[in-house]
Amino acid sequence: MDSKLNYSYFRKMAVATSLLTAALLANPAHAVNWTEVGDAGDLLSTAQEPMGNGPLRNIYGTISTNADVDLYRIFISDPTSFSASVTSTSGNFDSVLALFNGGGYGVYANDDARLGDRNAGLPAGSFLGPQAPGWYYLAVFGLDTTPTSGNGFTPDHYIGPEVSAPFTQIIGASGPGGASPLTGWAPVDPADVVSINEEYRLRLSGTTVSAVPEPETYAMLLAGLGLIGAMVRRRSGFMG
Ligand SMILES: [Ca+2]
Ligand SMILES: [Ca+2]
Ligand SMILES: [Ca+2]
Repeated sequence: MDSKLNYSYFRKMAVATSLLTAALLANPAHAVNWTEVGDAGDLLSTAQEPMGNGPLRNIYGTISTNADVDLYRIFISDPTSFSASVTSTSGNFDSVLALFNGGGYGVYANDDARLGDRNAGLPAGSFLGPQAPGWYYLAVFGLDTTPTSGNGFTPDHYIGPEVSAPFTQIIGASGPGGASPLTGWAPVDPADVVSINEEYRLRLSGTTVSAVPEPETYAMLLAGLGLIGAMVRRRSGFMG
């Protein structure tokens, strides 16, 4: 066999292989920014799951009323670096964040990330935080409702002891209701429901979204395979 042809063949093979590698590795590096579609539900069965491929960096959504709760189903790939923080457009939205595990049991929650800051934040490295990779549910909501579980305990004691000043505590599901999974939210009296329309930004770390390849990944993959196929055909032509 001609050694020049041999060299050329393997060089092209290397190019095709690196194209394939690029298709498989480069794509997941894209950060995913998700925008709430319609209104994310507030129950495990109606939670919204961000789509895409790569680390989930931001979720943009709207809390439309003081009774609106937005629950997202997220995959925590790196529990030690998981964190979440929320900011709102007006800066007046007194947000709360609560994380539930895949079974709906409370993990940890926060009202105010810092003293004098109404924005909620779930820090990385908390001993109350997620301990294992897996599916979780993250809720963003206002102060007028609280998560409830199905065992009849008062809502205020579901996630943890009633929040008190200075509201910056990281609270676990240590209240009596925390022994049961999320089943709903404390209702806001219809007469007290007011429009808020706060647009929020939820910054995340340690989370990824589904590794289902996007169309361009398939295209690059097929292009790479096609290139290899063409070279194999050409090579057999030379040899035959
Ligand atoms: Ca919403
Ligand atoms: Ca909602
Ligand atoms: Ca708050």
